[in-house]
Parts: sequence; C-alpha cells; structure tokens
Amino acid sequence: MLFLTRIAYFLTLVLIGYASIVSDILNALEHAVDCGSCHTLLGVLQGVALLGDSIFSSALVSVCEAAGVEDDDVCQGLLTEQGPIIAHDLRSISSTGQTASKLCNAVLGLCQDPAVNAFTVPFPKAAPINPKVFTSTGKPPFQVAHFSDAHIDRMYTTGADSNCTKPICCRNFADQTGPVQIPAGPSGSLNCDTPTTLVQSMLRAVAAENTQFSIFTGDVVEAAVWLVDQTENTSDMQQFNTEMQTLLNSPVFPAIGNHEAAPVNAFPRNTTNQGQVQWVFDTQSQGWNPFISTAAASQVQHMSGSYSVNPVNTNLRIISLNTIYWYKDNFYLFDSDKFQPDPNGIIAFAVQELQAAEDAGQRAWIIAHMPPSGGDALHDQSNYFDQVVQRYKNTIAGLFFGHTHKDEFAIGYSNYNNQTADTADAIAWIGPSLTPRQANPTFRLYDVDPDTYEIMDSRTFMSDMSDPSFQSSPIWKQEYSARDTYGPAIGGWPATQSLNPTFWHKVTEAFVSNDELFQTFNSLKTRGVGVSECTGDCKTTTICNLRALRAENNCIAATPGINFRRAEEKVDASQRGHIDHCEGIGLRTIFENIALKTVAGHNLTVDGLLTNSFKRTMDPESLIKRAHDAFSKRSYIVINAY
Ligand SMILES: *[C@@H]1O[C@H](CO)[C@@H](O)[C@H](O)[C@H]1NC(C)=O
Ligand SMILES: *[C@@H]1O[C@H](CO)[C@@H](O)[C@H](O)[C@H]1NC(C)=O
Ligand SMILES: *[C@@H]1O[C@H](CO)[C@@H](O)[C@H](O)[C@H]1NC(C)=O
Ligand SMILES: *[C@@H]1O[C@H](CO)[C@@H](O)[C@H](O)[C@H]1NC(C)=O
Ligand SMILES: CC(=O)N[C@H]1CO[C@H](CO)[C@@H](O)[C@@H]1O
Repeated sequence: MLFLTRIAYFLTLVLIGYASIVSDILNALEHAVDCGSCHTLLGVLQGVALLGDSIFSSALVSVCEAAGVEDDDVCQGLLTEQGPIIAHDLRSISSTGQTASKLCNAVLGLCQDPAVNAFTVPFPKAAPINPKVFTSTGKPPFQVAHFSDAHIDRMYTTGADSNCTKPICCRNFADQTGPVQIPAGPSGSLNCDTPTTLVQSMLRAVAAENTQFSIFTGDVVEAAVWLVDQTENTSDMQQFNTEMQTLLNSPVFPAIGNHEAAPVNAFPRNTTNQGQVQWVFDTQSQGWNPFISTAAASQVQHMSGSYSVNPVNTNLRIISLNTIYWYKDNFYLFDSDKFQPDPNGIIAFAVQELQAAEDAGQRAWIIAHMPPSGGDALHDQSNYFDQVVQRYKNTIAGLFFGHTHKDEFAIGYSNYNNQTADTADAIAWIGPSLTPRQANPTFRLYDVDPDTYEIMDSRTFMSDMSDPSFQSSPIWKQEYSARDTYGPAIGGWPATQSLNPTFWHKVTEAFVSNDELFQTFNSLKTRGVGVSECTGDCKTTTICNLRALRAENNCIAATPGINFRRAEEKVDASQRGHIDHCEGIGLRTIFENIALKTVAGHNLTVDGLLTNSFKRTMDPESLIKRAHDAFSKRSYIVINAY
C-alpha cells in the first residue's frame, strides 16, 4: 500500500514536472527571436537534456505534435532520431559559447554564422613557381555522366496517394485512410521520391550514351527521414550499387551523401564516442569496390567515406570527399566547445591527394555531395577548403557536387574582395537531382578535354513529367547545353576554350545586365517546375551565391529579428523550401515552424515552409494546452525509462 502510494506520489510529481518542462520550452521558443534569446532557449533545453534523452525527445515530440507542424508520426520519428543527438550536444557544451551560437544558427537560424576561426591549412609544399600547364591538343572530348540525389524510394507504391501531408508521398502510410485523391503513376510524382522504374530508366539512358565513366554525387536513400533505419539504408545502398553495376557499362565514381546515414545526416566525428556511421562506409566500400578498385575501397573504409582514384587511360585523379563533416545539419558537429578545424581529417586527405596529383603531373577533379558554398555549409570548413582549392588551382580542373537538387554552380576567386573574370579561378558544377521531388528528373553529360580534363560543354538531360508518355516510359531528352545557352550572351566563347571559371564569371556578369538570360537560368534551376519570378534582392542574392564557393561570401545573412532562412524564403521564392526539396523535413524545419507559430504570440499561418503547405493557425494558449496534453499522454514512456 505504502509502495503504491509512493508510486502515485512519484507519478504526480513527475507529471507536474513534465507540464512545466513543456511550458518552459514553449515559453523560451516564443521568446527566441534573436541570437541572445536563442542562447537562453538553449539553456532551458540544456536543463531538459540533463534529465535524459527520452524526456528530452518526448518533450519535443509533444511540442511538435501540438503545434501541428507535421503529422504525428513524422514528429515522433524525426525527434526520436534527432532529439538524442541534440540532447547529447547540449550536455557537452556551454549554452553561451560559440558552438551554442552555431547550434542556434543551424537548428533555429537565430544566430548569424560566427566569424571564421582563423586556421591556416598546412601544405606539404609551397605552390610551384612554374606550375605544369595543361594544354589542349584539340583531340575530341570524351563523355562523362554526372547524376546526383537519386533518393530512391523502394517503398514507392503506384496507386498510392501522391497528395499527402507528409514530407514525401506515394506510399501506403498507415494513417492515410481516406480515398486516394491523386494516384501515383509508375514513373514518379512531384511530391515523391524516385521509384525504381525511374532510376533504372535513367541508368539505361546513361548506358546508351558513350560515356567513359560516371560520377554520382550522393544521396541514394529517400527522404522519409522519420522512418529510415540502418537496415533499410543498407539495403537501399546495396540495391543501387547493384543496379549501377548491372545497368551501366562503364565505371561510376560515387560520393557519400547525408541521407546515407540513419538517423539522417548523423555522421559523428571520431572525437565523439556515441552514434556510429562506420556501417555506411563499410557498405559502400564493398559496393563500390568493383568500380573504384580495392585500394580506393579501403580508403572509403578508413577515411570516413573519402577516396581517390585514377580512372584507367586517364591522367586524372578523382578525389571523392565526404563533406558531411562540414554540414550544418550534421548535429554531431556541435557536441564540443573544442576547436576542431578538420573533422576526421577530410581536408588533410584532400591536401595529401592533391599533392600526389601535382607531384605526378596529373589533373584532379574533386567530387562530393554537399557543396561548400551554400547556407548549410559551415563557414570554417568552407574557408579551409577554399584555401586548398586556391593552393592547388593549377591541378584542379573541376569540382562537382549535388545536394541542392538545383541546376546551379559556384565560382571560387583568388580574391573574393575583387571578383572579376581574371580573379575567378575555380568552378564548382552543382548537378541537378534525379529525384522528381519538386523538379523534373535529370542527369548530365560533360564533354571533357582529354588533355586538360576541363569541361568543354555540359549538357543536361531531363525527362519531362508533364509529357503524357512519362508515366508509361520516361523519355530522356537534352534540356540544354551550357555552351549554347550562355556562350552567345557573353559575346561568344571560343570553341577551343573550356567552360572555365572565367566563362562562368562572365555568365554571372551577363545575368546582371541581361535579365532574360538570368530568368532562363532561374527556370533551368528546377527544370521548369514551380518557377517563380526572381528579381530585385532575389536576383542580387542569387548572383552573389553563384560567386561564393567560399560560404562566408554567399550573402546569406540574418536580418535582425528574422531568421535568415525565412528571409531567404522571402527573397527567392524559387529557392523556397530548399530544406524541403533537398532534405525532406528536418529538425530545423520543425523548430522553425514551431518558432514561426509562437513568435510574438500572434496567430501565425505557416504556409509555404511545409512541403504540403496547409495553412494552420493556432493561438498560443491552445498550443500550450495541446502540448501539455500530448506530453502527459506519453509520460509513461518516460517513467518506464527511469
Ligand atoms: C490535396 O489534399 C488537400 C487536403 O486534403 C486538398 O485540400 C487539395 O485540394 C488536394 N490537392 C489536389 C490537387 O487534389
Ligand atoms: C581522428 O581522425 C584524424 C584524421 O584522420 C586523426 O588524425 C585523429 O587521430 C583521429 N582521432 C581519433 C580520436 O581517432
Ligand atoms: C581587381 O582585379 C583586377 C584583375 O585582376 C585588377 O586589374 C584590379 O586592379 C583589381 N582591383 C583591385 C581594387 O584590387
Ligand atoms: C487567434 O485564434 C483564436 C482561435 O482561432 C481566436 O479566438 C483569436 O481571436 C485569434 N487571435 C488573434 C490575435 O487573431
Ligand atoms: C523502417 C523501414 O523502412 N524498414 C525497412 C528496412 O529495410 C527492410 C529491407 O529492405 C524493409 O523490409 C523494412 O521495411
């Protein structure tokens, strides 16, 4: 009896405690409008994190469900996966330090990126005074295919609803019981990830071209990020490796994407003793071995997914880097106040391989998933990587990325304070996605000069989803040639010259004066899908982004009181929901949406930020009540855990 009373007493105490936890979180969220108040919010969350992972996640799930920013299963799945990582961060850092600011920047967008921490990348040798000059002898170019962001959904179901309230649709979700409104076709839908038929169709289309090899810049796994687990992802990666091996008739050199991990984006540094992602490297080491050689496969295993290869019959070194250690949504990066300039030695590996290429008189390509140029790249590592690019600019003939799902590019400069056609010295090709989520599916062919390994032309192929034949049999047609589209606008470009950094800088100059050309680029970005006008600030910011291989120069900055990502949404409607399009829903989106709802205590409508934008309004009082209800309903989970 006494025992039972004690339990009841304990339960009451715990429930009262939980209610105040939710109020505290909501209250702090409501007041988190700038960097200072975000640090206060982190202090509150830190207190909750100290109570344990399960209370922490459970409290956040309740807030997420109550706010109605996502379906309940999405709130639960995502926060149960990502919550413990954030809780681990909060327990490991000071809530007032720079790491906390970075966390506020990454998760809530309420702090600016801190100024770059000065770090000089060590190089084994100074740049040569008379670097080897690579000259074209005018031989015909060879072809290389580039595909990216496959996001293959092996549970894609033809006939399932392609209109749903979740980050991706076209699956038979348990909680979707109503009649199907728009049945998913066999080849794909704008709200869904890639069905098997579409990825196989793309691989066959690539095989039909005479390519010497392909590069794949990562993201195999679909964006049902609230469901993925290690088993599914392993099987997804293996299936795609097998398909590439059987359907392509030349090698493919892949890179690791952020979606390969489960939980998504979670690549702990080797200084973190929790979480594990070695299984991704082991799986890909094995699966890529037939293309990349045993030596490179061993590097994948021991260099956190990075490797380097010299494709047969070339004087080219392809260096594949895992850039997810520089990615803001990899929340493991915020679990220490100790300055770690080069997590897992990825930058040192790039230097080692570039030095080897320089010593051997080879040209080099760098391939990776996340470009270091975007709003989601950490400024420190982007700066250090840029130092590497500047040091080895005579060796590097091209940089190739994916991740944004957009057809775009980024230019590097020897002097970012004086961006001219002469100071432009690096070009990053950002390949558009295969997944049809919010854009027509694509792949690219590069015409490569066999002496210089520079790109003579880039031809993007797409399958037009509005074509009636798309669902029965996707047809891949050339969408545009970069040389033909942009060359005339810069006064013609000599046929013997590659599409080098100077070319691309001149293209951005043409964008400034020739608005029609800029709007063409703006439309090509999503292959004509959901294109919205981009003028004024949107245009200025977009051009600034294109000139910023180094992220600190990308003009993405917070406006006081407004989260910079929200500001970006306003500025560039065509880039709206970058997060939605390339990441699926993430913790950041959830936090942002909750913050949006609670900001200043007004009834706010959340529209556009959500993949399936339903307007939801709620006053703060009923939000708090709903959160309390949701939290107390699940409190037994927490009690069980203690
Ligand atoms: C998608 O579903 C929503 C909510 O059920 C509905 O309001 C909307 O009209 C649907 N869209 C289409 C194109 O059927
Ligand atoms: C982490 O990786 C770096 C780079 O490879 C290496 O120098 C360092 O010793 C590693 N640290 C641990 C704790 O394994
Ligand atoms: C900018 O670079 C150009 C081309 O290299 C050079 O002619 C010019 O003097 C530079 N301007 C400044 C202000 O450094
Ligand atoms: C907010 O919404 C509630 C219920 O939807 C409504 O009663 C209230 O008047 C609204 N408040 C404001 C400031 O619009
Ligand atoms: C949660 C989830 O998606 N699990 C899947 C993991 O992968 C296996 C094998 O493909 C599937 O059977 C599971 O459904």
